[in-house]
Amino acid sequence: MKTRSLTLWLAALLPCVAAAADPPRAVAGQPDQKLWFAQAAGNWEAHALPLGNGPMGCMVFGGIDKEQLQFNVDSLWTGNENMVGKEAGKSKDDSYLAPGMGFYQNFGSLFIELNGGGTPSDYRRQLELDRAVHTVTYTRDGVRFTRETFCSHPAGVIVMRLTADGPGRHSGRLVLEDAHKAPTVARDAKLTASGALDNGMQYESQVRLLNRGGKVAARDGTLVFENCDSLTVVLAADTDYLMDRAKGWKGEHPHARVTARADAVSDRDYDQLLKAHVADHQSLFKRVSLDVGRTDPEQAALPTDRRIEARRKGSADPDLTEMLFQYGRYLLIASSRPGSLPANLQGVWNNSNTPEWHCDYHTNINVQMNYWLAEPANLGECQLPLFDLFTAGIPVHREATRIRFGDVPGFTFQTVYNVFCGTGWEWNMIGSAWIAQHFWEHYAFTQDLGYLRKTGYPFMKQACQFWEARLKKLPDGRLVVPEGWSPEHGPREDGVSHDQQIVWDLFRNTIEASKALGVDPEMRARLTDMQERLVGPRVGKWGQLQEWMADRDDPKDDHRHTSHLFAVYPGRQISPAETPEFAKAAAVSLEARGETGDARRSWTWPWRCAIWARLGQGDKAAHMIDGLIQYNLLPNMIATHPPLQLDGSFGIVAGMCEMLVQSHAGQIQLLPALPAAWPSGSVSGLRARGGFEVGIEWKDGRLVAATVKSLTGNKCRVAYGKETRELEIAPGKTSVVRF
Ligand code: FUC
Repeated sequence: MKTRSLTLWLAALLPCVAAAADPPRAVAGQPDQKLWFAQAAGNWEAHALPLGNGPMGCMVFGGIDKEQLQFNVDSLWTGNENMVGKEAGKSKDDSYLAPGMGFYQNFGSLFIELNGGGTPSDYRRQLELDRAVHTVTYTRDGVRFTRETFCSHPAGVIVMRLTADGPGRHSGRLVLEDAHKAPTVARDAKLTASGALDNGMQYESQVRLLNRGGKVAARDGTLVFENCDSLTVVLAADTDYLMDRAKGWKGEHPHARVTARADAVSDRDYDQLLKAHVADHQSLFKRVSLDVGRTDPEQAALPTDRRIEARRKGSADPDLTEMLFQYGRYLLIASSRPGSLPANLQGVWNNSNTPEWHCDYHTNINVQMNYWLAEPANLGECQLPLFDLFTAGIPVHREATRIRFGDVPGFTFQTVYNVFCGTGWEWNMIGSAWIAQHFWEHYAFTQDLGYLRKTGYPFMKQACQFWEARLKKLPDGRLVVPEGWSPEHGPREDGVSHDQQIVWDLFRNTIEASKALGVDPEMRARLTDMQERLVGPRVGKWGQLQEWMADRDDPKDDHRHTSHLFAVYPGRQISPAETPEFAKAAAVSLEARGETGDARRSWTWPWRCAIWARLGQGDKAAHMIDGLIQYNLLPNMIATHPPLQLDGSFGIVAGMCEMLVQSHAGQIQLLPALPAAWPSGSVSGLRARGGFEVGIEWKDGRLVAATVKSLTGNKCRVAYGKETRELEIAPGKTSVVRF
């Protein structure tokens, strides 16, 4: 049963606006935080379930006689920093892709082979999102078996514990298979596979097998166990990658680190290790709760794959929507933690050495979308890896940019992007400006001036310098981006809307950042002047928002990219309140893109969901969630492009946040796009720009009350519909608001 603790808590507070204690966190009413299946995974992509601790991830199959943990480490990449810009600059051929681009690699698999017995029954495998623990249970020959797996961030290892309610029931062997054919050395109760990629990157994985009862012996590169009561399997892996160009992206051999991590775990520590893992995960995961309705208990009890099917056939399942929301948050926590690399196209889950699109950091929508949820969904620190990587790339990009564009200041890069900050394929000229938006948003949400000074502003400023030098003046004095591109749609030409809007956004954010820091007044004045002169949005002949300067948009075009709607989301140049004609035109354009053909991709639905939410169209936004579930979710509930692509899983969370709270227009707008499908519900822990944390309860489509916690004591304006309230909330305090 869901408990509406927010209601009870708010009922005690009578005045319209009152100071109160901290809002309740993680409302108890979330029954459904588990994905579960009645059979083992047959297929890696569709069925296996993801665990991760930031740098390391694995897919768990849950096989009874043969368990497989297919694992990855974020930095295991072929390729190098490649300087494709150099080549492209010489040949003037932007589409040249250097062999140095490389691919994200599969590290390997650990197999736990168990000797058979009678026919197993009561099989279940599940992933608890709120504990980040995968559990397999089944009964065989009257004995109940339990297998728990988790990927610990504090300990830096993957741990699997196998137990049974009868003694001596585990016999079999452990096989470590390196995806690059490095031999496995077995000694005592340890396995080690050590190798190097063709670019010289050194890597190593190690396994420890800790047994209670029975015995363990090394044999033919495997570990054989016999009649053990329980087993604890520990897997550690790493590479010699270092995020530092000056050191050639190369650090120490990982052997000592991997050994230390694996050795640090002893069988006795298991409960402690699990407890520390759950506490660490929950410190992030439990910040936000969401309740958008109740699912019929019979439907809620279905295994996840069958439940998705039922939803596709039309049975409403609000708890599944909540799970989709929390799954996106779960996946970000699992694939992007301070100190790790950012989440790539597949997070840290990849079973191929030549994955689609290199499994890269794709800079023309995908890597950005991966991080749209981070700030509003209260996982701001999970975005830090993005800043680390793109900052580390600045020296590379400055050189490549000069080779390609001549003696310009600042930098930008190409579309395809690897861990050495090598880039390839088309020059994504607007790429650095778009990434700069993330550097700004982290400040906008956290109000962390120290971060802005040291990390955010320097990146934004250099991205600006490139555009200051590169913008082209039309005879009438207006400014256009030359040779731009509406990603993967249309030719290279001047004044493409996508580019114009992103430069506008970059200038606006940098102006605000320089004010916040009290620096660079001359540059600020220049940017203000240039921003005003940028060619702005235009409404075309069928009422659409023009994608290009020329009015040639095709109303039948179903292209997946909605690049010219950047100004609505994630930008803030167009809004129904400030620029109603453009907002209307944006809706016409979006409607025309339709929802068939190319519109059905992992990331198209989330982007459109967020745009509809910004346009105040809750039902249309909710329809985009339906679209993702209908066409682009795998049975394990991960988004698929195809193939499996995390942007959809992450992006839909951002879209839902925009439906509930918006804060891009100088105020906190409550329930700006509440759909009819969510008549009553509550949310807590969402973040808003200006340094606030927001909780809302609504009933029959109307706001009941909201809580606003101030993190920094900034002035705060809260809006519901057209009504507003000004609040003064001391740092760390919470106010309740009703309208
Ligand atoms: C962009 C998109 C594709 C795909 C790829 C990884 O190029 O246009 O649809 O998502 O990135």
